[in-house]
Amino acid sequence: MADRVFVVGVKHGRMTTSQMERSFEELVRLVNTAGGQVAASTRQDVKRIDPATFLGRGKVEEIASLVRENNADLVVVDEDLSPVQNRNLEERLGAFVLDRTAVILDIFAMRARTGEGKLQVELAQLEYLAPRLVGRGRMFSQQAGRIGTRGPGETALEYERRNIRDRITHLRRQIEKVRASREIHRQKRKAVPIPMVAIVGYTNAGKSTVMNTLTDAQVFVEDKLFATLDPTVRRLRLPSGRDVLLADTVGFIRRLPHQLVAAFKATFEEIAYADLIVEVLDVSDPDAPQQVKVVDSVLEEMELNQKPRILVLNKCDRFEKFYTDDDALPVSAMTGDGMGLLVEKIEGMLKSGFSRMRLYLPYARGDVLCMIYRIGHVYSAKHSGKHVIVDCELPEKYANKFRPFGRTRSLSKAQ
Ligand SMILES: Nc1nc2c(ncn2[C@@H]2O[C@H](COP(=O)(O)OP(=O)(O)OP(=O)(O)O)[C@@H](O)[C@H]2O)c(=O)[nH]1
Ligand SMILES: [Mg+2]
Repeated sequence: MADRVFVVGVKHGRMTTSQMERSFEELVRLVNTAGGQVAASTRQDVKRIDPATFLGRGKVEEIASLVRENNADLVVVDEDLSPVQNRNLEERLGAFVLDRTAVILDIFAMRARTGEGKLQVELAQLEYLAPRLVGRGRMFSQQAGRIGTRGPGETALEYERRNIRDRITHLRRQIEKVRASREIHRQKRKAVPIPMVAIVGYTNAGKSTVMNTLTDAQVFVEDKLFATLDPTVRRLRLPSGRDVLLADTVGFIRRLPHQLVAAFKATFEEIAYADLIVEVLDVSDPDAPQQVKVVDSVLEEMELNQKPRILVLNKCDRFEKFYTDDDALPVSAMTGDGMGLLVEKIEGMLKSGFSRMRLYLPYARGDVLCMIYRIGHVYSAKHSGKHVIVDCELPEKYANKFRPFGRTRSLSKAQ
């Protein structure tokens, strides 16, 4: 049976009322995604944070009686609580209390499918839970299976507390191994240089739908938050015949828990290695302007804001639009509107990193010619004596690879 959840919206610091409302609505969606049922809710404008409970004393009493009245068994607060505040609130409210981070972690735990995803989520869960288990171990085991207690980290609750540190160390090592093997894959990918395009954006913006429409990848699409956890990579053939790799990635959200960012570092690295970023925005969401800012700041944090980027205004088939940008491309991944233009734009952006070259390939090197066809654009290939003379356009960053083919020279920069 679904948990009956009491949700507490919080406004504090420089937050405006409308920012508080958006964050609150998002938390309600997060709770629903986690399988909870919102029984009732309240908001508080926190002027002075009470270090013991975060919320003011009067408010805590009011919530306690509302929780009883509405028969709620779980209270979710739209704020990051310290382990002590979390515990104190539970005592005073007589209910299980979760903060925003715990709900997001829980959804990730539900969604983790691959071995790597599970390792990353378990690490994030344990990092979060370890300081909170003091005196709560039994409470957690009584609550087993409910929101906030599920997923790979669940088994850890059976461990002795001192073993949790060992488990964390073990997980870190395992994740490091996965990272190393990813690095090997990446090196292999570099050996067959195909440009990589990463699709990024706020959760539920339509990233997987864009991926599916472009490549019929059949990635899981759902009107819920964090439908995608593991990066999927597919090949896309551009109109010129050149191939690129398209990577669908995990969605961003405001106040992405730092435990998750740390644990999912390897996943986010896929974006770091991309040649181009396609940022997908749901323009039909009233929260769109805020979501653009969140994505910007996450990319900035990852030092990726200098990377070439295309902003795609998705869900244009919907009536209401809450964001405009003349440089951005309006599309509907669902109806396919504008998707042709997106492909052209991807091609155009990638081209600006290409150089026009003339290569002299010995006949025996059909393999190199194949590679040129795959990663570049061939204007002409003429047979002459011992060579095929190829007039082509190749990614600048791989140009060195082709230097051995004799009289290679840059003719002109492609525009
Ligand atoms: N009306 C409309 N709905 C869309 C469009 N693109 C995606 N959607 C819907 O938006 C919801 C989310 O789409 P996804 O592709 O799963 O979004 P995502 O960005 O991959 O989400 P996460 O993986 O959860 O971060 C689904 O219900 C889609 O059907 C569109 O162009 N128009
Ligand atoms: Mg997705």
